[in-house]
Amino acid sequence: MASPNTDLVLYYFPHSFYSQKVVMYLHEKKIPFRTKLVNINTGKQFSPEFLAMSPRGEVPVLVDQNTRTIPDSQKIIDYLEDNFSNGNQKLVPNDPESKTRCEQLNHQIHALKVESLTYGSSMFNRMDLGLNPKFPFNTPKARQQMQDIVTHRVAVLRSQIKLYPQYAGVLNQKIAEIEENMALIRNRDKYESLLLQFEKVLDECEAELSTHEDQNWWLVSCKITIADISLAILLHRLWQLGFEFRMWERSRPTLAFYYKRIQRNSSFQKAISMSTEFNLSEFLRSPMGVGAVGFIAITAIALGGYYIWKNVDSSRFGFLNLFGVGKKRVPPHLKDIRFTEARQRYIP
Ligand SMILES: N[C@@H](CCC(=O)N[C@@H](CS)C(=O)NCC(=O)O)C(=O)O
Repeated sequence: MASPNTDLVLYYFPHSFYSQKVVMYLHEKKIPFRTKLVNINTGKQFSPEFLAMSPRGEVPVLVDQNTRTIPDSQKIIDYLEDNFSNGNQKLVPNDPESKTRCEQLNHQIHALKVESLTYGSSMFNRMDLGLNPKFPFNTPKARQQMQDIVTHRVAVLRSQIKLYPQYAGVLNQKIAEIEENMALIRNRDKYESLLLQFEKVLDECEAELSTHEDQNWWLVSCKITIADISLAILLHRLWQLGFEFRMWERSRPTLAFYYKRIQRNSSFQKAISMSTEFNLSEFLRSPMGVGAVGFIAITAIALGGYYIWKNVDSSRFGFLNLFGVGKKRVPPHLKDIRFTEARQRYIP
């Protein structure tokens, strides 16, 4: 991602739902920001430096001018809305009725347990859930990684409390929340009730969208609001996990149309493309990626060499003669001389 000269630094992880929301918001408002990756897959959220900014060990965190540090996506968005709306369009509507609806829907989406939904999708049979997960959520590696996180999360947090007892209060609170959420993803019926909570909020969105006669309207306004940002990133997560058939293709046509439209929004595209770029860089660093790059490089060199050997006139690149490479084309002005010399040589 570009790193403009700005005092805003966003600590983020590309696959994180909450990070994606803030990134889409920042792009939509055209607020310049720099980014710092915190790889929560490798435990970087528990480094002492990061815990000092976010004692729960969670991304995103926004640091403004090295003085204000704000964890939590909703608090970040509120802060930016209050302090960075000068000359910029606000993403909370002014009209009181739309404002209330925007805040209600945004709050309902924010309250959904996206993390439990995500981890839970790896705990049950894909067919049973009717899922069509997308990369990387469809790979055995990602499914295993999610199951491992579920298994070891509490133990990891307990070990962090031993290392950093100053955060014991907040981390113990987090453990209690995780244990409550784990119950939702260890039991199929409970997971079903979690899915129904998502569907209930999507029903509200479907109903809201259906009230607009103008098809160019977004969720509550003719302009994109913070509720659209939450909804867009939520729909993207549901699609990645493979819930689109159940959640909108089968039964919520207005939402399906909305999802198609929001995908053309450039801020949305920028927010979700971070994870694709990250996947690619991770792949290139993996043993398989290094092998693939090596194979491509060797094939390219071999094909290039073959091309030179077949086509390049070595008399124009003297050094190639050293290797006996390239076609030895006779320059037109020497053709006759050679012919004559050859004739002299062969005609006795
Ligand atoms: N309420 C927070 C939730 C943030 C959150 O749960 N972040 C997740 C990633 S989506 C995280 O950092 N998890 C790392 C961990 O819990 O170890 C927000 O809105 O920003």
